[in-house]
Amino acid sequence: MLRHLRIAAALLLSTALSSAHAETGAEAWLRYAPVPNPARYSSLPSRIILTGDTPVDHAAASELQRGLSSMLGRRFTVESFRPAEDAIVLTDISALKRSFVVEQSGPAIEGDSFRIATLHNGPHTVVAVAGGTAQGELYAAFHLLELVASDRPLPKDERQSPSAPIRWVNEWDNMDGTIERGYAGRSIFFDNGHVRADLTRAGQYARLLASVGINGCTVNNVNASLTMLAPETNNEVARIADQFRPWGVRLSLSVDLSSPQTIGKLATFDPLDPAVARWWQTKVDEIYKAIPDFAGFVVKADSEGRVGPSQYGRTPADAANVLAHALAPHKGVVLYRGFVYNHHLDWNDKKADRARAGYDNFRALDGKFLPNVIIQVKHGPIDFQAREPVSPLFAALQQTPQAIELQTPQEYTGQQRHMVFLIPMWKWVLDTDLRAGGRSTPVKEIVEGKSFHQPGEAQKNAGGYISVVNVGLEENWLYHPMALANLYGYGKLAWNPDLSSEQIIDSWTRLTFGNNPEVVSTINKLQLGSWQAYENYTGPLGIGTLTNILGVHFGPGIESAEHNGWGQWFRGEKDGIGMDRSIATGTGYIGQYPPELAARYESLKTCLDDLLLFMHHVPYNYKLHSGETVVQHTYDTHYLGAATAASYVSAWQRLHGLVDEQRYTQILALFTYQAGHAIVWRDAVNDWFHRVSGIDDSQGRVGHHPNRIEAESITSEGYTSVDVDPWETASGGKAVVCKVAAGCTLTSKLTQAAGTYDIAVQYFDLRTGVSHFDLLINGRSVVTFAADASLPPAVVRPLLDGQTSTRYTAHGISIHPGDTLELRGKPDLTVHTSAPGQDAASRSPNGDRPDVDRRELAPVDYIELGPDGPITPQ
Ligand code: GCV
Repeated sequence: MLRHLRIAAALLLSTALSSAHAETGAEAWLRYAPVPNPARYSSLPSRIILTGDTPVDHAAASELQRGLSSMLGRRFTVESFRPAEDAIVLTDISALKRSFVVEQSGPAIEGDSFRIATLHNGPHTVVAVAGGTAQGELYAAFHLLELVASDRPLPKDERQSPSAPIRWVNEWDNMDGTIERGYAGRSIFFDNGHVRADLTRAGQYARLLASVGINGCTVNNVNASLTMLAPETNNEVARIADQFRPWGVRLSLSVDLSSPQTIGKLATFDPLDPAVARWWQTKVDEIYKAIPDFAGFVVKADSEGRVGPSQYGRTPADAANVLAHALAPHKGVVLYRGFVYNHHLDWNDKKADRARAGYDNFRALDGKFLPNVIIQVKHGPIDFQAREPVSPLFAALQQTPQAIELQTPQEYTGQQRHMVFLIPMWKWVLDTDLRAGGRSTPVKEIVEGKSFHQPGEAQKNAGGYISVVNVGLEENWLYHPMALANLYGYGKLAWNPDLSSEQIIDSWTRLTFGNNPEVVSTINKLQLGSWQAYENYTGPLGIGTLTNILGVHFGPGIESAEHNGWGQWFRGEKDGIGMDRSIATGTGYIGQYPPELAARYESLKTCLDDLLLFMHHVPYNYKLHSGETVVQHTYDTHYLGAATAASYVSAWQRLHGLVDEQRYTQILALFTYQAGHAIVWRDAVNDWFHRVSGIDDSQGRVGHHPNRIEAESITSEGYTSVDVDPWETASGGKAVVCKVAAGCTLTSKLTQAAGTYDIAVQYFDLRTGVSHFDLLINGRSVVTFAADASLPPAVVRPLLDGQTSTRYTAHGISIHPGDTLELRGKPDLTVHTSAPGQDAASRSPNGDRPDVDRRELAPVDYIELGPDGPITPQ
């Protein structure tokens, strides 16, 4: 009794404490929560002196005032310059030099660089927060705020400079308000063919971007709307630029190369036609009238159905240059995407290889681009898979600036329904040394323009970093609170790619969840291991994410990658698996790397296990460097990955009461979902390998699920058995559905030993309806739940498959041998045209299937009593 009272009291207290601090996540990492030890910062003067008068200066000052007052619990004021006082002086470096003697040692502070130093003005302390420009000053202010928020000491004298001039984000927003590969609601910029009336979120987003040093934002989809350059759109888009301006974020647009024809009504869009060049010049001049600080254009052409210069026998250089020429007088740039490939490849051609496309299309053009053209290269040669080698194009373009394209929206990595911290993956990419010319040329140095000599102007435009982000109207921007670490980390890496993943996550966690050591160490550990865990349960050895390539790219759908023109092939045959990309016998892709790296990948002796199946075709029983066979490694890593995902739930539960209730509950639900979906992945990949290879799991797990009751093989009233397609996404390839309005029942006599069990129901949650389930033991209901798809997936998928398979677990149910277990399912027989609570906006363009039955027929795959496989990572 006493124990119960204590627990109840503790629960009440923790609920009271945490709900008092309920948070939506809208503030992201800029929460400015009170710090544990404000005395540590008592030497910070409360007077902020602002020397400049631009919108950026004012944004910096009010941010500093707001943040410091909130975190330190005392009032900070902003004043105009008054010497001979203790003060924080927020200034550009030239004004600082005019007022104080500033020693000249150390790197110069110019442009976006900044310096924070404690100086003395007679008896007075001056904390200089100084930038090369107002923008540098803004970055300095955010840095100072971050030091305080993460409980770190203030520097005596610190200088920082960004690694590269281009630090942009791309948003794949469409003018109708949808977002391609957006997983957090509708566009913050557009609605119904126009720029939104209320752009508050656009301004807030620019503030977030600026806080991590991002200086550019492309607001529309690279699959650009043809009306984006219509004359009436200019002034609308200018309103977004107005929101960005105080934060030093410059707006850019994706453009469709056919615009001179479609919008301009010219007979052609041939880039070498003088009328086309004139059209672009006039259009660009018009844009600059509306947006004087316009940053430039992003171009996707000759790719995935977009038209391009190939239509006229012209090259990407011809197309990029006509735009660059128009932008040059205004100091604008062209980001021309290297993502040019043929998606109608011939599957039967063993030499065909999508991975070759970037290099094959661009290498010969090196040196032919105008200086303000930057080639935007996806980090891998395919498409943001959970593991890919780096694109060989990076080493091939030695006279052309390049920017690396990363993807914060987790298109192939769990779509912000799985926690996957991408920074370790991006670090792996950026640190990859391509050994161009036999010397050290890591990707990060190539994109920063440090590795190759680029003539004249091009050196100044040295590229940098781009990430697709796709924030949406969802209050916390990206849906999964943990996904915000990827946006934060992207900005940090673009500023300084030498930061470690550990440093980045440690700061993010402190800023996002506070400085409690248990909270910080738990979240850091979970995030740092999450990429590896995801890779472990979604596809081994560089094979690519084994997702449904032809659908929404979320759950497993293994063979969808094969036998079609998209070229995301892994050639899983009877004799073995993997793409042979060798020079000797394969597609020759490996030969696109500089010789040292090519030799390393070509030889099976030296090719990393992590990339084996990307580079080579090997038998299933091929022995890896680890000593394990390919197939056994696959089984083991998939069990390990799923067990790691399961461990997130218990680790998170230990933080109850230490983080606010709102985010605690949301994350608990997401982790619970992820643990269940990781099992769907694990079983789909393992069952598929098992069937194709014919080789058993040495540990006897694959295909043996002693605790599982298949829905299609137990007594049923009303339910009918259906085949699931693809077969590997349901246990035994089958599920049951109920078309009876009153409901259907599955019944099983239990033979388990007496005890307390977790009972999992594996069902399909279609988002197009809400079925209801009731689980009963001996006629008594122990739990009811609704298949209401309030969590995954982000897109409508009206099919039973790897995207919709979902697990509900009832914990601690007492069972005796001979008990009767029943599962009653009540279908939702309404025919929905779109998902309840979700409109067409968040649908993927190719994820929707208007042809299929959209009713949710309370579908069930299996019921499982007790654990399936190891429950903790070994
Ligand atoms: C914006 C992949 C994605 C597409 C995306 C394309 C690109 O194919 O699935 O949604 O289109 O890459 O980066 O252009």
